[in-house]
Amino acid sequence: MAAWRVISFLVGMAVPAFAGAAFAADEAEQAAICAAAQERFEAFKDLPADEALPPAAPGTVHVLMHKYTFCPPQLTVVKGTTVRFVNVDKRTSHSVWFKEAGKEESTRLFPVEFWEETFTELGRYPYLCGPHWEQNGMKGVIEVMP
Ligand SMILES: [Cu+2]
Repeated sequence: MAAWRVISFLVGMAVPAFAGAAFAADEAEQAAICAAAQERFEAFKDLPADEALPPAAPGTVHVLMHKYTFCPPQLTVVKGTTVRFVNVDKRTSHSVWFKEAGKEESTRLFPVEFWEETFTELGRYPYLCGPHWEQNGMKGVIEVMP
């Protein structure tokens, strides 16, 4: 077999295996980040009153921002739901930007800050973190159901 054939055969074998492994690692990594995000969020209730988050309205659903990840990255809500995006990082600031829907980017959200959006129309709403979507792939999707 010619050398180039051997090489293209090996590359053909390696690419799907590598892609599969990378995907699995991403999923596991994301699950670990989101588990840590949840712990950090729960610890917020121990913050002194002047630093704590104001209580959310009943029915509010939370998305956490941690380590360049929206947790959960895909979320389905019922029409009329308010989603509160909370930064649970230690230092990094994030934003929430429904760019495709033509909305303005949120203000820069520092740790223990949040942004709320209420979804009054059915649809699929992809969103980004302004500073981190390009380099770090920090993106999410909200699906609004009846
Ligand atoms: Cu970000």
